Amino acid sequence: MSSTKRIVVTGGSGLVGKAIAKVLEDPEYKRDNEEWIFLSSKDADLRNPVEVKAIFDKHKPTHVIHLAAMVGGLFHNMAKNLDFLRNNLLINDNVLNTSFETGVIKVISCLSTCIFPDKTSYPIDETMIHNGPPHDSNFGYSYAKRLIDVQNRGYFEQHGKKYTAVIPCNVFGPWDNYNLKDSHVIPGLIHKFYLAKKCGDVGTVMGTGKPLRQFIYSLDLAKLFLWVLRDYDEVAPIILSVDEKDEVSIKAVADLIATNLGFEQPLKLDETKADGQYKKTASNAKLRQYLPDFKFTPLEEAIAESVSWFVQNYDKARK
Ligand code: NAP
Ligand code: GFB
Repeated sequence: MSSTKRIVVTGGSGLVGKAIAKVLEDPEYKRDNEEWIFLSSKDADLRNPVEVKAIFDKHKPTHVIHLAAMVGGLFHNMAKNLDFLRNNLLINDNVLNTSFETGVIKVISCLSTCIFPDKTSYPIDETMIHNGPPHDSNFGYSYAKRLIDVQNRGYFEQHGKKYTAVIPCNVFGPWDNYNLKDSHVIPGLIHKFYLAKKCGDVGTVMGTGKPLRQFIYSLDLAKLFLWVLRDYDEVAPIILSVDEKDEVSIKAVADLIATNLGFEQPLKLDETKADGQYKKTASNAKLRQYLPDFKFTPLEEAIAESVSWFVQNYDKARK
């Protein structure tokens, strides 16, 4: 039997971290030679190198899944680009440098399909990360995330370390961040329509509803993270996204959410609000080469599960 892996998940209390913990409850995905430690900011503020070293000394990870980040939707990014840049630069350099200094064998960091060049050909693929400036709305987050890819290259070229990264499209699911101002679109609309239904208000969708997105269910992404941990051996990043054909408009996803909430009021489009990137269509061809038969949860099913999780867990959901 291969030696025990001690896997620390930074950002373990968030949307993606909670999904990994959930998937590991399934005997099909659990491994006896793996010990998992899920961290939140209460365990250590990863912007502080002293706290990072202390938590690494405590847990002595052999592997790290690095999810911790300042994360938010379009409007949070637009309002706080400098904070997104600085906080994520600090977190990422501390986690990567401490991983190297303490002999962590493998680190899997997390980029995003929203960090690619704004002016680009489609579909986007892994080779295009640095081919031009990102969309203005989230330049801070984007440059911080792009530097992870540069850092990984440095740790490989100078020290032979196999530190890599995944590039998810937009993620949603249970345990999301439902804050009405700062969240991503799906949790934001779930929360907004839930409240509107209770008060008999109309449901407001911000922007034109025309932008296109690929959405991956957090539980599917979690399964792909386990595969990357166990079987993906490249330093080069890999896009973890649903197929291009599964790209949907914001309005279509808003309608799906309203239907699942039994919300009958008409949806209002507030076109005074920003649309952000019109699209960021990503290719998952590299993933499909490795996992040609991976089955993504159909969007309708994933949205239905996410809406019912929120309704059943309203009191404890992050809002
Ligand atoms: P999330 O739900 O906002 O969770 C963020 C996590 O990071 C939480 O566990 C949080 O801890 C932790 N964290 C934040 N600041 C910290 C700090 N200073 N020190 C220690 N921990 C800190 O985020 P998510 O959606 O799961 O995202 C996980 C990863 O996926 C991120 O790297 C994100 O960039 C990436 N990603 C997300 C999406 C998406 O649509 N959600 C898309 C592409 C990529 P607390 O719980 O204590 O606050
Ligand atoms: O998930 P989201 O906020 O971020 O989606 P992005 C924004 C799109 O949804 C825009 C529309 O077209 C918004 O006009 N929208 C409609 C709403 N109603 C709402 C609402 O109530 N809340 C929100 N948030 N949007 C992010 C990046 O871009 O993608 C982040 O800024 C991150 O850095 C994330 O990487 C994955 O998909 O536009």
